[in-house]
Amino acid sequence: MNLDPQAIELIQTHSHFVLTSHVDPDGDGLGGILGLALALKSLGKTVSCSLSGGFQEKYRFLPGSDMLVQGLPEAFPKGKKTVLVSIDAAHLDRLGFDSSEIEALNPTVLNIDHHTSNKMFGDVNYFDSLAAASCEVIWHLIKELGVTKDSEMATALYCGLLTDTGRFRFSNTTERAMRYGAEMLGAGARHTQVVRKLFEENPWNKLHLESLVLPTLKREGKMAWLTVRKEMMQAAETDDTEDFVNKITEIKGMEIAILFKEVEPELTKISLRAVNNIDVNQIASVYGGGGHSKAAGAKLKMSLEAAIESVTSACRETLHKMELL
Ligand SMILES: [Mn+2]
Repeated sequence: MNLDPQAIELIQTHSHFVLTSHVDPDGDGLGGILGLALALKSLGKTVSCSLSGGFQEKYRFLPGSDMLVQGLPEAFPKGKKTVLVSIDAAHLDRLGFDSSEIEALNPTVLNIDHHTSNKMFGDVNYFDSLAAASCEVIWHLIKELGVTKDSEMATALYCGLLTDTGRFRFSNTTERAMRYGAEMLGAGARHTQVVRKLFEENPWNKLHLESLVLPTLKREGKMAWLTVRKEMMQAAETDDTEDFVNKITEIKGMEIAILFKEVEPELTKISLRAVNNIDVNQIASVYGGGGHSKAAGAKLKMSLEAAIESVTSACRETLHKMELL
């Protein structure tokens, strides 16, 4: 844990903030940006919610989502006067900006995160690996700042908490996560809307894709995997595979769940989940990826077939070492 109290002073003494998150931001990254943006605006700060790319349409309901723009603001003061707040990203590269773009802005970097793999790249690091979500860390921060919380901020941050705990199901669901969740509800977070939008409402295309992917399920002892081919995503007209890997963890007796997703002929994305005590972050880090001990991912410069071969053998080895095979 490294909740550097300098973060409070940094916010109090600066007026321009660029809030951003990792590429293909999830509910924790986007909820964190918007919740913190609304909080900073309530303090009279000038805020830009800057992404390096796009975001999924299902997050459009988030309060303040119209603030989300692509690219860094050009008119913001240079020379450490602007604070770049990185939310939910383990290292600066994950933000997806060119390093020259960030250098041109020359900001003070505030790193807010909860990934164990975080590189502590900030000038100030507001980090807690015990937090279930970056939004949990931000809730703590805005309490420290004495922000008057409203239902918009609370709804945005609740979105992150629900995303990263899988609706308070995952093992990262702590007493504090639930207490902060309760406080968010107390501040007016729209529980039913968030649950419906994030977990229940899926476009037809996604279910179609799932129906094409499920027949690829393969099992070997205590691990199982799914394979998403490009032609499946083309047929279903979506590349939204979020949560597919979690289906595998529902199988009785599973230790490791893997999703292989073909991005390009020589680029494969993997998502890893551990059911019990295996540290999949370690496996992902072998391939230059990372995440948490129970949920991690990586991008491999390999064909789908080569990635399956390599990753299943790494997982097999881990299972073997843990005497689970
Ligand atoms: Mn997160």
